[in-house]
Amino acid sequence: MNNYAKLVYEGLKKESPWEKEFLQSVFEVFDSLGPLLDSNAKYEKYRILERMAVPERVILFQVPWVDAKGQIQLNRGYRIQFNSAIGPYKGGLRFHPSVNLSILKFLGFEQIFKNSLTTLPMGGGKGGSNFDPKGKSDIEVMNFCQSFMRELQRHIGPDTDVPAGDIGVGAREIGYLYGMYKKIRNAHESVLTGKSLNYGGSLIRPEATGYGNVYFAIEMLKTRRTDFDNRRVMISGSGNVAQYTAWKIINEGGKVITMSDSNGTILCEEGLTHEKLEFIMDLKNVQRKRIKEAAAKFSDLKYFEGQKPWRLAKADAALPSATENELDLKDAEALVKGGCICVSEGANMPTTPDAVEYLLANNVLFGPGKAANAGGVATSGLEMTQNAMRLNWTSEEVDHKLRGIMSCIHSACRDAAEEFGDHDNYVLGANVAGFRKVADAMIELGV
Ligand code: NDP
Ligand code: 2IT
Repeated sequence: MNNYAKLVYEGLKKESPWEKEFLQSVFEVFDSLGPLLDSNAKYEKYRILERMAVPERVILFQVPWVDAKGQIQLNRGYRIQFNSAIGPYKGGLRFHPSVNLSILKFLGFEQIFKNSLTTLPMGGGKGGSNFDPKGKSDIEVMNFCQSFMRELQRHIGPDTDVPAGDIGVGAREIGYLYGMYKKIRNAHESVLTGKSLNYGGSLIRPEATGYGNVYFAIEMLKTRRTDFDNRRVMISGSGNVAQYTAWKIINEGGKVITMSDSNGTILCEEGLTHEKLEFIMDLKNVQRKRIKEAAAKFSDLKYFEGQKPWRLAKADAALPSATENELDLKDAEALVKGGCICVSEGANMPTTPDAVEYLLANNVLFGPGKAANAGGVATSGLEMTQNAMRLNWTSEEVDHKLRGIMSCIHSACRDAAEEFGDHDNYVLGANVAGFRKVADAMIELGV
């Protein structure tokens, strides 16, 4: 690592050694920036790394709410307004019991570079709560969301900070959050994305992260003159990102052989059909049940309790789409042994650092999340544009723009990586290309 980057990283580590996920994401970015920092003294002169690694603002608040039994519950609410150099803070909200400052800081930090890569004017932010929507009734989720927004509303706005969904925050939660914002502020404005079509959402936004990841992976595969046709593909997760990744892979002629949730994995050697996937989508989105129920319904699905997909079968490609650090070194070794040629991250930081290193060393095409899953936030940017123009594009128009953006991100990564002599290293490319725009904007904007 470059000396300046090392010094800043060590400082962060000393300050909060318990922020493991945040430090992991900082290390990856700083490690990639070595050659750029070596040849550009201005970044150290303007202390860009220090300024980028400390959020511009952290908001922490209490979220009291009343459950179905009439008892008072209390959760923590957060919004990290990380960097606004190139546009209003933009990034999702995560509702999951594991949420803490380290996780939200890692997600917010990643978001800075991801949003920069989209080429749209969006800064980096992230937020959420340790609230667990699982097992809660719709009314309880509404009570929680309304309380969360009663506080959050004073910190956000269409030109200030525009949240969206992430784990545990989908169309239902966005609806309750937006409804409360509108009541308090008496304004219908583009303050959240991922809205339903009935009140200002964009076509293709639900599909965008998954579709975008497949478009990115297709671009990577093209460089090796191949595609997804007849390829065996492992997907983890069965939420928003995983579902539309699977849908698009099937469209591309690929075989989706796994999906999972936090309890276990289903394996389908023949590949899921759209019909089976529709059943899984209803199971997860409407019935809000566990994925093992799909194996109870279809005899060609096998269920593996407590297992992740990666070591269950051989696959040509893996698209991790559940959560951070879900694909480790042993998983990577099993994937390479099974002939895997491409890993593209639908989730944020799903691959552990040693696994990334192993995949790169074994010539596997590796698409890092900040590039590969940027289609979600890019389409959020397109939702903001449509809201500002007060008109809606067709799904073909949005999909076309999404495809174009993913292709541009792919080229930007390759070009930046090539500049430093390693054209297949998308980690290097994504970090350099994402960083440079934000860093130069910070210098131009003054201290
Ligand atoms: P969802 O809540 O819709 O789905 C999450 C899926 O991941 C579920 O299947 C869930 O299983 C599983 N999961 C969550 N936490 C864990 C865990 N700790 N261990 C094992 N499985 C887990 O979220 P999304 O699909 O929106 O998000 C998935 C990933 O994609 C996240 O990393 C998110 O940050 C990232 N992402 C999302 C974008 C978006 O637009 N939504 C954009 C870019 C990235 P279970 O149901 O059992 O909890
Ligand atoms: O991680 C992500 O990029 C998201 N959860 C989507 C953020 C957004 O603002 O659409």
